[in-house]
Amino acid sequence: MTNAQSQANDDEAKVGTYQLPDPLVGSDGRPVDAAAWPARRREILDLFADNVYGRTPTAAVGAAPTVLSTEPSPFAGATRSRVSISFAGPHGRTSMEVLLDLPDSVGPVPVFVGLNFRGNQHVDGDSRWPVGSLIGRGCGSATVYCGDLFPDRVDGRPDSVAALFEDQSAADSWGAIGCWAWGLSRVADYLLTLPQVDAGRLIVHGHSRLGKAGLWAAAQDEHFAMAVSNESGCGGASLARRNFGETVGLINDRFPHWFSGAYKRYNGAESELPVDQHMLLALVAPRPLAVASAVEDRWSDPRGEFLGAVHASPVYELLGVEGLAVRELPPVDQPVSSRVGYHIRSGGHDITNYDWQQFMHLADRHLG
Ligand code: GTR
Repeated sequence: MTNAQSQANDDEAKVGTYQLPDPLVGSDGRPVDAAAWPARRREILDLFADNVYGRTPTAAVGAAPTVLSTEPSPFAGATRSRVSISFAGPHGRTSMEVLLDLPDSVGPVPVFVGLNFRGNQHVDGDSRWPVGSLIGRGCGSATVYCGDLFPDRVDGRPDSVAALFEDQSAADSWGAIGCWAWGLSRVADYLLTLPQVDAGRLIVHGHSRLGKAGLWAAAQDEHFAMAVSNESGCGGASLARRNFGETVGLINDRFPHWFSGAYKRYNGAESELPVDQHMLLALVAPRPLAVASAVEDRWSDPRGEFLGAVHASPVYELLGVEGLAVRELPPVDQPVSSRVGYHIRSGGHDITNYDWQQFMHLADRHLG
C-alpha cells in the first residue's frame, strides 16, 4: 500500500452525509426544464473549466495531417494508417501521431477513439487494446499516445500542447487532462474528414486517468456520440464528496499537473466545489454513456462511480431518454445496459476483454 493509499478512507461507514449540487437547478436557484438545459449545460461546462480542469484555449490552431503510411492492418480485413497531425498555434508548433485501423467494409463505420499510455508502437499485443475485436465488429480504432499531447510528468507542460498557446500560469489554466481532451477532439476533427468514418458514431473511451480525459472531451465536444469511462475514479466518474479512496487532496498532491491550479482550492474541501462529478457525466446527456468499475479497485471508488451515473440520470430523463435503469449497485459481473450503462467487474484496476465486450455491446445497442 502506498503512503497516499494508507491516508485514504476505505470504509463505507465513514463516508458520512453530503449534499450534491443539483444539475437541474441553475445558479440563479431556478429549476431547469428541457428548454433551459442548453444554457445550464454551458454554465456547468464553465464551472468545470473554472474549478476543475482549467480552460481550454479557443485561439485558432492550424492542423495539418500527413499520412505517414497506409498498409494492411495486422488484423484481417482492415487497413492501418499512421497519420501525423502537426499543429501551429499562436505560440508554437507541435504534432501528434494517430494510429488508425479501419475495417475494409463498405460504408462508413463507427470508430472508438482513445488515448494510450505507452506509445502507439505498444498497442499491438496489448490485451487492453482489442483492435482485432473492434474490427471484427465492424468498428474502427483510432489512438494517440497521451505523451504526444502532454507528457505525464509534473514538469511536462513546456513539452505539451499548452505551449501552443499563451498564458501558462493563470489559476484556471488547463493541465494534462485538458490537453489530453483537446487532443481527442483534434483526432475527431481529422476522422470527420474521412469518408470511411461514420460522423455520427465516434465513441470516445479511456481507462483511468485517460478515462477522466475522455469524459472531459465528451463533455466539451458533442462530435462524440458516446463516451466510455473505465475506472476513471477521482476527477472522472466518481463523486468527490464521498471522500472514499482517492480524494481531491490526494490526487492534486501526487499529480499536480493533471488539473488546474484552481482545483487545489478544494483539497480537503470537496463540499465547496460548485460541481460534483455526476454533473460531468450529465454533460454527456443525451448521448449513450458507459461507466465501468472493478470490485477490487477501491481507490477509484466503484460505488462513487455508480452514484455518479445515478445522479446524472435525471438530466437524461429530462431530455426524454433513459438514464441508468437501476438505483442500487448491481451485483458483480451483471452489467446494466441502459442508455447510461454500468457494470462492476470482478478483479482489480484494469481494462479487460470483459469490459470491452460490455462497451461494444452498449455501442451496438444504442448507436446501432
Ligand atoms: C492512479 C491515480 C488514479 C488513476 C490511476 C491510473 O495512480 O491515483 O487517479 O488515474 O493512477 O491512471 O491508472
